[in-house]
Amino acid sequence: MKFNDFDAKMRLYETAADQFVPPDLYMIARLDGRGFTKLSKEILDLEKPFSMEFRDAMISTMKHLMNSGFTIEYGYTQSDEISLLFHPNDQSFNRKYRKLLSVLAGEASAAFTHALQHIGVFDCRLCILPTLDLVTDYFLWRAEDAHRNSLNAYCYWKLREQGKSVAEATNRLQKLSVAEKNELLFQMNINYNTLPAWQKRGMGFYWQTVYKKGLNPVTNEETTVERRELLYELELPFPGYKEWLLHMLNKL
Ligand SMILES: Nc1nc2c(ncn2[C@@H]2O[C@H](COP(=O)(O)OP(=O)(O)OP(=O)(O)O)[C@@H](O)[C@H]2O)c(=O)[nH]1
Ligand SMILES: [Mg+2]
Repeated sequence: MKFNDFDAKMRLYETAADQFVPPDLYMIARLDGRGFTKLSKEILDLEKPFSMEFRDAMISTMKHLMNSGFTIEYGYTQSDEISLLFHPNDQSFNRKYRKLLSVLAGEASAAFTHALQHIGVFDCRLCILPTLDLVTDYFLWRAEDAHRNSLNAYCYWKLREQGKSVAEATNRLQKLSVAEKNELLFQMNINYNTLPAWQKRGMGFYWQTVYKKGLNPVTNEETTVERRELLYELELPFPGYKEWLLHMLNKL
């Protein structure tokens, strides 16, 4: 068999699972740390429930991902998860699922490992959404999830500190309402409302256009250069996050 025929025959097997994201749809990639419960508790013994070392490694990972060659308009992270909203016109890898998933998981894993100096692996999935309204709902959903998890985590670790076993702490929490969990923390001198916003709602990463003055070396004339600067928000606005997101994403 000639090589060209052989190549065409074998390519069919390689590309049979190729799927792509249709044009004009919003893509959000969600990455999640693999086995980070074990990593944070048993291997690294990170501060509970929130560690600055872990937070800073996630910030480094986010900065890397936002600058990794895709057009990512908004990034969000809470706990060990990351969400990346692509510009709807982003054509990276012809919008092929498997390329996007594998490259993003690889970029995140490498950046996190480099930042923390310990192997950390991320999985990746894609959420495809038809409207900007659903995109904002997606981010409200992840922030609500962050809120619930962080309230639970604070209660859980406080109960453990008091000598409760894993089962006792878990059982106790299952029976409590949100108000009761707040009250439980209050009894232990923690006002949940005044804890850092990034612990309760996660962190947002976005671009801002800035204009920098410079000098044209040839003509010696003053020039203005437009640049996109990456910013991140440790205190996402609650209430008002939906409006904040819509304002930031209105150009899409
Ligand atoms: N100590 C500590 N743990 C953290 C911190 N941030 C995230 N984690 C832990 O990371 C874990 C994330 O949860 P999951 O993603 O559901 O669990 P996982 O073990 O990563 O499991 P898979 O994602 O299914 O592989 C939780 O156990 C969190 O407590 C932190 O700042 N400090
Ligand atoms: Mg995880």
